[in-house]
Amino acid sequence: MKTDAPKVIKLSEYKKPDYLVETIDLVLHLDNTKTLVQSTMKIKRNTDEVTPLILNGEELVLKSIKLNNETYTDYVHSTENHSLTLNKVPAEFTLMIENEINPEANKTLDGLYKSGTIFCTQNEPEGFRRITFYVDRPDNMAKFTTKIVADKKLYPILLSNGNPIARGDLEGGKHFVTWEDPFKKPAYLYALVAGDLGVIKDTFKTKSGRNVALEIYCDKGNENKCHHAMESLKKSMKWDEDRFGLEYDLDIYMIVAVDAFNMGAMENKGLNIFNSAYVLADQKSATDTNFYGIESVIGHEYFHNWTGNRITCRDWFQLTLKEGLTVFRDQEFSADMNSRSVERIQSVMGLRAAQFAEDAGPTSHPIKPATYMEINNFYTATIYEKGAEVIRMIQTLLGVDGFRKGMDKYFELFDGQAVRTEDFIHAMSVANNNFDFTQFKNWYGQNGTPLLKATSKYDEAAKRFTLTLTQTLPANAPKDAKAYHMPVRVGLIDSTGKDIASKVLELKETTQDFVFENITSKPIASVNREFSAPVKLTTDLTFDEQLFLMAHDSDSFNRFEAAQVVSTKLILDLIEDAKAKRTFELNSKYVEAFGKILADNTIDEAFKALSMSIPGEGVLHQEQAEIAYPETEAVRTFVKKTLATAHQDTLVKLYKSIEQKEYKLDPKSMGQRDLKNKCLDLLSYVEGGKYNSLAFDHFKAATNMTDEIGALTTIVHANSVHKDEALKAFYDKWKHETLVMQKWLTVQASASDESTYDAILKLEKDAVYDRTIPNLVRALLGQFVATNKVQFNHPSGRGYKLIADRLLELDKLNPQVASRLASGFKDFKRTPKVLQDLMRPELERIIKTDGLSKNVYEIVSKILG
Ligand code: 0A1
Ligand code: ZN
Repeated sequence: MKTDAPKVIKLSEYKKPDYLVETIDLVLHLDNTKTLVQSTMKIKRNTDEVTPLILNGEELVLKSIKLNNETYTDYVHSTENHSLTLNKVPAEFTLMIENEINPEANKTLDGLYKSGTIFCTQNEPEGFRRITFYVDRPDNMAKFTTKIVADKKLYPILLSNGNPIARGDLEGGKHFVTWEDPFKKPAYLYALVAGDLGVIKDTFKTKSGRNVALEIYCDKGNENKCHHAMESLKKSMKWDEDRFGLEYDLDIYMIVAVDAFNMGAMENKGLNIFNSAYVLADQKSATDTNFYGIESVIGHEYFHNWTGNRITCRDWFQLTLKEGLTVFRDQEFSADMNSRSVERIQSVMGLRAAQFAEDAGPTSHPIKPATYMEINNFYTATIYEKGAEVIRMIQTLLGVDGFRKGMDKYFELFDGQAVRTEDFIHAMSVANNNFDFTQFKNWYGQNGTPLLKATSKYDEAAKRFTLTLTQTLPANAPKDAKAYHMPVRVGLIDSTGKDIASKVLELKETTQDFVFENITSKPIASVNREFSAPVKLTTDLTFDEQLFLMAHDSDSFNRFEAAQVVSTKLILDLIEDAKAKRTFELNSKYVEAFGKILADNTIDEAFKALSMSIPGEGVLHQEQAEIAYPETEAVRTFVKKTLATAHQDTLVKLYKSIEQKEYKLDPKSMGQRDLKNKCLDLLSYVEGGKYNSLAFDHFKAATNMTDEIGALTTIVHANSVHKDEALKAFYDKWKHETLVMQKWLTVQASASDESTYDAILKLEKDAVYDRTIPNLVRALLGQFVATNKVQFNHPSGRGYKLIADRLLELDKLNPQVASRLASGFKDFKRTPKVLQDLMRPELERIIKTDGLSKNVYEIVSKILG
């Protein structure tokens, strides 16, 4: 049984490193099971006290240590504490260490491991200590060189950070390449790749006229799926020059796509390593969402070169310094490359679904946490997406130009350093007449989503409109939590739909009145336009006023939002009806307004498709003190069915009116495909399978993956008569493409049908499934937990048991994947008592397991609370 809880690491206990590594020269002799690592480091003491040198090291076989060329024996190697302590060392010295590692046995996908036949690395946050003994923390920045030695036939391509400076053949069919990175960096940005890889090449001319070689590597045969990634890379490089004046700084930029990867991608200096899902795409096998995601992740990793690599984090509590800022930058890039309003709506939908849920649950934490057990658990929607919202608020407060001045100042002051979020704020402030961020900093240290209430008063005689904004902190905020400084973008709209006022209000108090003079008729206030503050807003607007905003608001985000507010309220009321076993009725004004949107030819397709979204189950669950799983699902189905039945003719007409003669990847064509698929999906809710054949025809006629998987999803989720035939046809066509098979697994795992449980057991045995590949686990089990709320929370408890079993098996291989699955239990406390009684024993079984990872321990202990 697991006895002692893992140690809690605290920001308040930060101490600068006792020793710094100035340079490290590595030689790696690659071998599947016995890779020899030779490291030569120049090390300097960084304190006045004489202390032992403690190096981090995990799963390493120590071979030898030499200090200033002499064999060194005064050390303790603790495999339990993952440390190597050198008891007495001088103030400045050269340390040579030899150790061995086993990449093939490394299924954690952390450190050096094999993805298929490719050797690759993942070192953020603490993977480098699994390659060699090191001061493995981001405030230790060193210059790296790497000599890679490997079999020439099996591994003709040998890559690392920086520039190649030597290469040659060696005896025994081996060869080597030496790489030198001229920039100092923390070890988490170190990378190495070796394999027999395909490549596409291009160049980019920077604004100062330097030519940068661009290379994207992948499994041979996939080269023609790398072009969208290459285009996205060139767009990113140009965008960062135009928007932030930031130019790339090395002569070469490489990206490598691998199938076995824990996250989306990694920004290693000059050598990004990507989950192949964020590189490979073509019309036939990738959806529009995939194409969009590739552009955004390629951008994200590229933008890290300045925000993350040139200026990095002092310690891991500062993670949002690089991640929040870089997500903000990639969102702005996507907005500029596509449709700004669609990008904003999608980002906010994502934030609400993932981050708001996280922030209200047992693992809620501020964007700058004060403690952690396992840093890998903190690559969260809060650090990333809420972090990006905080940066966006800074831009809203300072204006786009003021924000740019702050960014310039940030690089002027901190380039080449490992810094804190306070340093970023300092740069923003001094570049903007010492803007006072004192209160704004509360966003960094307090958890929980703030609530914002907007009420209004109109004095006709005085022609005065008063908007009262009140902020409340959520129940789970810290006891001593303080009010936020938040920018609230507001517009006043007259009865014709025209804007009569528009500005950013700065709310600092708990309650504040904002007065608008010379308002000649009673306006409607559109509050928190563009979602300027990441809060939960309630207003005193009537149902009719919301419908008015839905039709007239000049701010497209709030036009979308009005529809969400209206439908959320209606659905939540219907859930109460369902719980009380009353009959359902959907408000006819809403049904009518929905029809108006469908029929409105002035609304572009992408926006129309978004406006058709019915609030997701996850978002609806957040509003329920005790979550009614089956009722929520039943009401959503009822609403879709009612809307579909009432508007079926319009939907069919709309569906048929969109004809695409040729496949294009522009925002307009993507919007059209989305709208067509949304029509098809809604029509599948009409009684009696009336539109089954329409969906099946769409499936058979599809010329691209957006349509093909869109139709398949509709067919499977509607339990159509064509389900088995379509699933089989898809499988036969795509079984050799793992990225497409991931979609096939997802469609089935997310079907709320009773048969899904057995289907999952069967799919796990299919040849396309492999539990050592995180994408496949996420596609099947991850989807089941995250999206199939009814089946995961099945009254028999079988969903809980299945996931607990799998999680414990996976924890032995890959704790990061296991711990993400564990967060699927996060609604434990709000689950009805009968289900809690089934979930609790599973959670207790997990936490009592011998040898449980600290990753899973941290999550499950917080859930059990
Ligand atoms: N820095 C990367 C995310 C990342 C984090 C951890 C990883 O492995 C454990 C991999 C990637 C990013 O923000 O894209
Ligand atoms: Zn990142």
